[in-house]
Amino acid sequence: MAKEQLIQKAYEIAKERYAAYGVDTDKVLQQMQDFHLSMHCWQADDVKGFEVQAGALGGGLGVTGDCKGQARNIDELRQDILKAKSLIPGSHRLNLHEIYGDFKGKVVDRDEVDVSYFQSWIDWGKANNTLLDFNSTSFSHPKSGNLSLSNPDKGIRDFWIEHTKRCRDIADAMGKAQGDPCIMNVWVHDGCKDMSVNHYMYRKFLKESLDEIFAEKKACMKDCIEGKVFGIGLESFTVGSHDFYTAYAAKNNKILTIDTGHYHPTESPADKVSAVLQFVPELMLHVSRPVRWDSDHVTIMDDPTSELFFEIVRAGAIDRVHFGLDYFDGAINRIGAYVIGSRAAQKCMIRALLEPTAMISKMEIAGKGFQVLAELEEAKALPWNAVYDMFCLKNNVPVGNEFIAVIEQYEKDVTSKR
Ligand code: RNT
Ligand code: ZN
Repeated sequence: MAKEQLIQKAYEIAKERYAAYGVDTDKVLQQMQDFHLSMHCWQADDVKGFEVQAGALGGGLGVTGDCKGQARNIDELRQDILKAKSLIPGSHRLNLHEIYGDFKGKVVDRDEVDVSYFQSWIDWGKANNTLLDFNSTSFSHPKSGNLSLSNPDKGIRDFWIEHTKRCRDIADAMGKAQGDPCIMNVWVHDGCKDMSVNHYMYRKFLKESLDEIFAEKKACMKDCIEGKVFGIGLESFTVGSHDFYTAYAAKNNKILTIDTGHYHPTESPADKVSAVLQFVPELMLHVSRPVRWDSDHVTIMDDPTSELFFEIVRAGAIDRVHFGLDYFDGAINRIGAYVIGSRAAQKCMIRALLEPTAMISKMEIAGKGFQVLAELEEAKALPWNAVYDMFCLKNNVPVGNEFIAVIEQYEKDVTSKR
């Protein structure tokens, strides 16, 4: 039987199996079509960006691996992103960092940047049906040091305040041009390597800087703020801790960013969804895979990621969550890394959408503990993969492992020649 017919047949069977649980797979396919990832531009080039004056990667971030084929300029990065997108079903956003501006060989310092350096991105987004998100960049700069927005030196603080304000203007212009809010993330690396007695002071400065940055209301962009446990070289203290940003977001109605790599290894990011969504308007996700620490390995369909998506769907909160990815692996084919991670996130989502939650919820409320556990176990093995295959087929992208050969060919023709 031809592969297409096989997929069709498997889908029909899956549809019947799920219908018995009161789950409509056709509806799930439609929901998947409306589920947009925000792909992080920085996997393509190991977080280097295009500043003419670019220095080494800083802010406690690190990329390991020396797989050939890193994007070296804006054209290569765009080409790689489009290649990856052609292998991922559905339509997806692109998440840019400020250092990925189109600087055209000009030295543009972070406090001088404006939307003109992103006009070609806005045009590219329009031409390629890709909505843009944005990030200010506080790392990899001579003024980054260990402290940016919380630096006791007012001059340095003001420099980063100016940068972040300008980034908000850029995000707002992007949002306006694309007719859809641009989600702008603020993550700063600020922290201390060793013992410090000025924790309160640093956090007060960070709060005041953020207040100043966010003072101006913007119509076409939304702010999100991201905390972290620690960064390399800044192990003893993180100014922007989770408590700090959760409190700030709750008080100021900001979107909280949950980076799945940013918690203690036994802490569950999934469990935060139903807690913080009682108090913050929306969430931004940075889906990543922390192997023993915030290692930013490629996202896979592992238990923590699955649980995160289940929690979002069970909370009825899909429309309150922005689904960004955030990992960087230089050890394997970078386009492959995009495709694996994006498809894994989609698989987590499709499994969550296919869960017979309504049925199980009734059992739980009726106190049927054994039945709940049994149904959750059974649901793991229902034929969700047949629905995902159908989703790929409907979107004219390779089904199953077919994408591997396409990436191998691209590696042969394009990335290996860089
Ligand atoms: C760092 C944060 C942050 C960055 C990107 C590049 O630990 O996760 O989101 O990864 O901004
Ligand atoms: Zn992140």
